Formats: sequence, structure tokens, C-alpha cells
Amino acid sequence: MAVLQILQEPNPILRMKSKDVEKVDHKLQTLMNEMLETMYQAPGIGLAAPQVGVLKRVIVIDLSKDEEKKNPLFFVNPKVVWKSEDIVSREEGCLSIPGHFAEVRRPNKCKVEYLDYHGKMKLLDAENLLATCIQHEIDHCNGVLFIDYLSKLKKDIIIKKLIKANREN
Ligand code: GNR
Ligand code: NI
Repeated sequence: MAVLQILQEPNPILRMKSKDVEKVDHKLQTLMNEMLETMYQAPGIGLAAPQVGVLKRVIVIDLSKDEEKKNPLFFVNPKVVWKSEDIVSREEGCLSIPGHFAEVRRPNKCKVEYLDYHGKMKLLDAENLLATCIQHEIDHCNGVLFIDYLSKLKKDIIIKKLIKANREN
């Protein structure tokens, strides 16, 4: 199973809008498996297909702790159909923005409609970190990164640092 390369900001691909998946077939399942491997290896708790250069609306998430049994979640064409009024601020990071973390405010709960690993329609009630993570990943599918919610100054500082770090690497 291949580990894929994770694109880093600034990269125009990360700013493009991903397309809906037509059919959950074996080829898409292979992509989902490779995304999961890539996420575990990083390590991260979520990964969206555009982060590995594939502009499809596919995300993988696993919030299980190191010592726990793995609990991979696969979402194809995820759509938030309901968001709670209550907003929480949580510290976010992103594998495409390594080494930078910031508080982001989002609805604490949401309901998400999606196709699962087998192409079956599902509706999930998410809250807390899972709700944050799903919203963060769906943002990726729309070309949005968590730094877009920060002040222009904070965002520009982070982007400058990423460019500098990349020059030196
Ligand atoms: O690994 C990740 N951790 C994380 C922490 C708080 C909110 C969102 C995330 S997702 C991130 C992995 C990632 O970049 N997914 O797109
Ligand atoms: Ni991310």
C-alpha cells in the first residue's frame, strides 16, 4: 500500500474545489486506503483527497488514540445538512500547514450526509472534535484552509514562514 505525498501551502491545488465522486468503485477504495495509510504515517487525525493532489470529495478520519483499536471513517461526497448554533473554539493544525496551530471557531455539532466506504448513504451526528475535523476536511474539498479564518496579518505571517521553511529544506 502506497503512502502518498501531502501537498503544503502555498500550493494552488489546495485552493481548488474538488468534484463529487460519481461511483464508489474499487479504484476509489484503493485511494481511500492509501489516504488512510498516509494519514496514519503523518500522523494526523484526518485527511482530504485534495491534500494528496486528488480533486475529489473524499475524506478519511480516525480519532482513535494510539493505544486504542483503530477506527477509520470514510466519507465520500460529505455534505453538512445541519450545523448547531453553539460555536466552539478549538486549536487546529493541518498536515498541509506543518508546525502551525491556531484557534478556530466552528459549530460544535453538525449532521453530515455522505456515502461510506461501500457507497452506502449514511447520516452521521457529529460533535466536539469529530465535528471540527469533518468541517476542516470538507473545507479542504472547497479549497479552504484553517488559516483563512485568521486575521490577514496572522495568515500572512504563517504563509511567509512556510515559504521560508521550504526554501531552507
Ligand atoms: O491532524 C490533524 N489534526 C487536527 C486538529 C484539529 C483540527 C483539525 C485537524 S485535521 C489535521 C489533519 C489535516 O490536516 N487534515 O486535513
Ligand atoms: Ni488539513
